[in-house]
Amino acid sequence: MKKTFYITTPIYYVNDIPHIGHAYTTIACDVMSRYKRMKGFDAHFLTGTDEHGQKIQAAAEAKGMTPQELVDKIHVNFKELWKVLNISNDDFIRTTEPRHVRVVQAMFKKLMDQEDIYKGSYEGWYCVPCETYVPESGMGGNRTCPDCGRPLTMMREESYFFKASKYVPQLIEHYEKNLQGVMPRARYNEIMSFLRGDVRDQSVSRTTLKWGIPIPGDEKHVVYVWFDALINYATAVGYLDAPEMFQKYWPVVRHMVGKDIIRFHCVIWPLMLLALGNNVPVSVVAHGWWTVDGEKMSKSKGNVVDPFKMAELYGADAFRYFLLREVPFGNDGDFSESALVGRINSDLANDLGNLLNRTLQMIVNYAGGVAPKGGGDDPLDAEVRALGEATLGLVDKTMETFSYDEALKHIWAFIGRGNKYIDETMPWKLRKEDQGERLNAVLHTLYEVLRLSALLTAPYIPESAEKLWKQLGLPGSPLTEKLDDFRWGEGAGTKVAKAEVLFPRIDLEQWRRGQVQPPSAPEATVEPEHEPQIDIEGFRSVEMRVARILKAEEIPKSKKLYKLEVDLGYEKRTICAGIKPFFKPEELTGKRVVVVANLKSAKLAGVESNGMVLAASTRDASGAAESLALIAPTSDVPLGSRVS
Ligand code: ME8
Repeated sequence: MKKTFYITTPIYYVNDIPHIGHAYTTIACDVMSRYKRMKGFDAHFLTGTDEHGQKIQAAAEAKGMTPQELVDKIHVNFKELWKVLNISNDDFIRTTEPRHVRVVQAMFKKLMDQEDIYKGSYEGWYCVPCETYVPESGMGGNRTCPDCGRPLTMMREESYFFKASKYVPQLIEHYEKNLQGVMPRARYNEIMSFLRGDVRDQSVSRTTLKWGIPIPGDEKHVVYVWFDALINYATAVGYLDAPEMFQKYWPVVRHMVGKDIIRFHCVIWPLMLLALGNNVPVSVVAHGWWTVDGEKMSKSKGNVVDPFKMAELYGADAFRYFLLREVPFGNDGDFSESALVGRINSDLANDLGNLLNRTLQMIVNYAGGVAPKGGGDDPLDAEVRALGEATLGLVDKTMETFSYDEALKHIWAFIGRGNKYIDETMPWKLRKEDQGERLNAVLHTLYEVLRLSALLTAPYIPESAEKLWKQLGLPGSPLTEKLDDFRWGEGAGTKVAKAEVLFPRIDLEQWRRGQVQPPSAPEATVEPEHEPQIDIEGFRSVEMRVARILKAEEIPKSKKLYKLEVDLGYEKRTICAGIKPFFKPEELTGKRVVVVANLKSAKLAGVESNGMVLAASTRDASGAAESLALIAPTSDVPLGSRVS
């Protein structure tokens, strides 16, 4: 039987449009569920919208709509965003759906019948936007809400109460045995000290509001929005309608939440579950909050990060990568577009993009476009392979604790090793020296580095990993592969496809000027054949000077060469240059060029040549020049000037 895994985002309030906080939690859940699927789990991923309560009612009134009209309209924004961000949720729950209303009413009734919910009256200071009573001890200055800072209102109402306190000892015992019940550890400690304090019975109904789920048999009450909302996690996996499904996914659930809503998830919800006779979730994982350019995000400041815009400008994958790489999960983080652009250019374009580009070009140029078989026993190859295999384990370990940034650091250390391996092995040199076997072994290793990188990055940057996979010539998608089935070397023999740029570099100058559209992909460049490094003395020994071409003459025996008369200022001489296919003689006369003045003289096509005219060229497979440009000074420096 497959191992099961169930992960949830909070259900989002639909009084407003989605922002970076919503995107962050949902992306984190998406990455985890994609990862678990690749680890062979039957993973179920739920997200949705929280559609009842005071906030929604007030937002609808402000817009002159009914609450139902508002939620029907706004929830679509979330669904749209999840499409744009490549979110692979299995279900999307809305708390106004009949399947959910039925479960909330059934649970409420069960708890009433067993007298864990009782009727009383409640009086206290209430925060309307946060929908919560605030105890005197927890208030901010001037009777304000400690969370949102807005003024509190005195409320008194008949209310149903949930006997939360009755189940507290059982929950403490559970957490004492399950340290991963709340993650990370700082939040666990926070919850334990709260549980060991004064946990009161919870008001779970409202009479002051209409927009909610009616309480069966006492319809002037509606269910308190948090009691309603938390139940969504059980509704969606068939608590009432599909007991088999419920058994499969409960309690192997991880609730991912922002740090502001952990009490609801780590205290109230588990207490409700214990009262209902169900198991407590395996973990609640709390993440930190994003500020924007160092400031708290708020509509009034106008600095709310729009995830639609980020995905449009930079691509969904880059945005996904950035959010999970930039801050350790659980910590607060600061979002800035310049940091995002920095990561795109360095990690995605430079590290991963270049590795792919360099490798594919070399496989095409040196191995006929087919990933070669490995061979030999070079310790360097073994080291790279061992790092790849170890990375699989390291990623698994870090994903277990939701340490996304750590997992990415491991993956990028491996990608970086791939780039360094190219510099160390210098395949272009192996080619030049005719070391075919070694060259094949190196290209084999590089291909495998990329194949494994596609698999490891797939949960994070699914669209790009699929493109990478395709360019490697591999069938299907890395997302449907199983990580445990990966065997180093199995990619040998695959014919690679056309190389395309995965992540175009963003031109910082353009970007600063506000032209943030990523530039069109630059053309793939062929990995050049490098020469060994020289020192400055070596360079100085080449005497390059500015000269003027006085005359260009054809050499009857040669198709390529011109005989040039050049003037160096201090002397005139003859130089033969292989530039005939690119210029007519009259185009050359009078041109200033750069020549190597101290090259030993040589006879070319029967003519003595005393130096060399410098030109830049590209060459075809046979080594013949395809295109050529003469190197010339940009202004009229005196003839004979030294070039350095
Ligand atoms: O709380 N950075 O919904 P919600 C990171 N409906 N995360 C942020 C953030 C930021 N700047 N701002 C908000 C609700 N969040 C309830 C949940 S679940 C049964 C009911 C996070 O739309 C916040 O921490 O107000 C929370 O986890 C999530 O966005 C949803 O917020």
